[in-house]
Amino acid sequence: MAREQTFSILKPDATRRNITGEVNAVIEKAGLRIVAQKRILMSRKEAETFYGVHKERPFFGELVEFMTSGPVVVQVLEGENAIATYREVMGATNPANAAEGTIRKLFAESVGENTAHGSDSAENAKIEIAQFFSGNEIVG
Ligand code: DGI
Repeated sequence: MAREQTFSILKPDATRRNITGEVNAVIEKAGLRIVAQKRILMSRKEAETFYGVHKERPFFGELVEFMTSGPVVVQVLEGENAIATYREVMGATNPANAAEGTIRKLFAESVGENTAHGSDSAENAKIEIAQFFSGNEIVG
């Protein structure tokens, strides 16, 4: 296992319900360290770029609408095997299928409004971190 960084977003449903601290507690209990964090309003362009791989999917418009509907908290998480660990801690995309104790099982409202994003590969983690953070904002 390697010490890795992954990119996380606490989505607008989390900021709207004022539960970002509760989600962060789950992240930290899982052994991941929040080494960068900021609250931002994502622009439409940023959301379209970020979710570019989904642009042909029927839910793309809805996804961009949602991600720009309120503040998000973007984060860099660090830890052993952080990418896979965080995917596990988040749970399945659809909260109905998410395992007990996962962020999406605990907090998510629907497949669209599912509280958290986490990178799915080392390559994407690097790209996603670079989209939102400069090196000096990440303090391990
Ligand atoms: O990596 P994930 O976030 O678990 O899942 P993904 O990369 O397949 O999809 C990215 C996001 O797109 C997901 O977190 C929520 C949204 N999404 C995925 N499938 C659906 C969806 N939104 C709606 N409304 N309907 C879907 O079927």
